[in-house]
Amino acid sequence: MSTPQIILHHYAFSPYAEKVRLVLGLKGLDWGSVDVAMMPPRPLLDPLAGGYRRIPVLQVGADIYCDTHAILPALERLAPEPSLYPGLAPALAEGLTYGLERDLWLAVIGITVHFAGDLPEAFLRDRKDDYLYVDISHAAMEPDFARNAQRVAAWTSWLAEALSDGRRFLAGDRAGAVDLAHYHLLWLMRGGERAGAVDRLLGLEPILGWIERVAGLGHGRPQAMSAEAALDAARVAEPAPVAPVNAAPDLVAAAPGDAVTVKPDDFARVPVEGRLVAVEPGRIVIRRDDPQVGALHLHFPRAGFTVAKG
Ligand SMILES: N[C@@H](CCC(=O)N[C@@H](CS)C(=O)NCC(=O)O)C(=O)O
Repeated sequence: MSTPQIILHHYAFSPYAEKVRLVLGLKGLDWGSVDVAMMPPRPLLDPLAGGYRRIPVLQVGADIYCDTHAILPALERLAPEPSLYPGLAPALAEGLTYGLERDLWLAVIGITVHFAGDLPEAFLRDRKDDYLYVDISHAAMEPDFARNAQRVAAWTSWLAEALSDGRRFLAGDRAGAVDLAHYHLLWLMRGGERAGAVDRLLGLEPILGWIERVAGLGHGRPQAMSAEAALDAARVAEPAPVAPVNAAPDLVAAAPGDAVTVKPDDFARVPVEGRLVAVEPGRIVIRRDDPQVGALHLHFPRAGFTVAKG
């Protein structure tokens, strides 16, 4: 079998990775699957992602896409059909799902922890110190359970209402990014033995058919790949050309070629260093020259990230 062009760095338990795995299913793609640890150290991913510490990361040769809001548009460009954005402009779908995920992420974790109980101590410490900056142990989350449940149930009742006319997917007959971004939050809460209790809490019975249809998109055709093979794929590739531009000079005080850092503004706020290639309306691209793998372009969405000079 030939080496797939699309490589996903992920772990099974990651809901944001599940969103991307379902995109690969929706588009019926071949892809290389590199399993990463559920928490750092990730010494074989760092040369590619430059310290960006969230999962998933998508790699296409020497182009590295950080955050699902960079990954989905990249996969759409690479394999336009079937589209991830049926019935909704791509920018609208990305904007809506960005807001949804950001608003509900901690509440969704609160519900998950309520039913799942405590995760291992080292995992909880990592998430508190270096990812969420919040203690997600059962004891710490439980006082907020009722508030979290009300917030999430308000959203699932919208979801049920949106699907109540019998449509197959949120924007009509075809599945898209909006379905996946709603689904992956439910996927986390309903995992393991939790599905029945979560379905009752959030009133999900009327939308179980939709849940099954989204799950049925599958994951495309993954092929297990070593992290070393992914590094080799980057080493032999050149980043795809991007026209140098700063389309927002009043907001980002840096010119193409300047040393910059790019940092998430919510969780895992680790700065990634590189030279600015482009700030465009929807994406930030920086170049890194890594001693192990050579030139790379790292792609980030604008939403949720800040660029600073130096
Ligand atoms: N906005 C990001 C969120 C990604 C995210 O928070 N992923 C979780 C896993 S589902 C994560 O990185 N957890 C910490 C880790 O794995 O290091 C995206 O859309 O990709």
